[in-house]
Amino acid sequence: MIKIVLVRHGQSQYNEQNRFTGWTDVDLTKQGREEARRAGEILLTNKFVFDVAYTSVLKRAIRTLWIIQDEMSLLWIPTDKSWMLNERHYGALQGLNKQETAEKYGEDQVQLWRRSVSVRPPVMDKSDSRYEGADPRYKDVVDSVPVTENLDDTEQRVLAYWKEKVEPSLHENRRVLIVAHGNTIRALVRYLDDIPGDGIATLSIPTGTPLVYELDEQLKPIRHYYLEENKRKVHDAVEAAEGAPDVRSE
Ligand code: DG2
Repeated sequence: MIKIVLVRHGQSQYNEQNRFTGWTDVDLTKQGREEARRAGEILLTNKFVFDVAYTSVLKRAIRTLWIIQDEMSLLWIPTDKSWMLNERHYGALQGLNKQETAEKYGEDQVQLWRRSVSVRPPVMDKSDSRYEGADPRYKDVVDSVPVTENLDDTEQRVLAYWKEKVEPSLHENRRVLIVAHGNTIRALVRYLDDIPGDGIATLSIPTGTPLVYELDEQLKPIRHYYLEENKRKVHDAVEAAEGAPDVRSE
């Protein structure tokens, strides 16, 4: 039986501020770093080991991966970073507050932008200072830098990466860890569980919580589950340390 672990990065600064993030390269909060550490700890406790790891080119995912690798004494394993695992591009919404945007355009519209598989958020103008086209990390793929994406668009690039990089590793019996983003993981779950149409709309992925898929030889899922003893504890630990309010990403 093959196991693969998917982890959404720990809480980011924009998650904490309730802003649309997409390709904006924000870092983890203190709580996010603690979530990542706990993810590594629970993986270790449950005797998981990895031979290879995959992540995006965004620092909230990369740092989450580093923290997990450090916690598991696996900093040495090969890792591949790809823009194809970046979060879904949120177009002109990137950086805006989700609540304020809902007050302006209505809850239903914002829900469509966030959760519909086919509706795209408003396009980001290429002259916008937030547009990532001039960022050196995308210099070889400038033509692929999106101006907005729906979940179908994201799924297309994520699955191309899955087939090119992840599937061969799994077939070679490598133990694989993927640290990515809410919507790239939703896209993978939709593919693995063969969820038709908008069936994925109500599914959200929690930050810093390892999601384990057990797959058969054809890479079809047998079952999946979260390694979850950490969620409540993380929050309690951070709140106790900081006197912090209960601010979560969703
Ligand atoms: C969030 C997900 O992405 O947002 O882009 O704002 O996983 O990188 O924090 P992440 C974003 P929603 O799809 O839940 O609005």
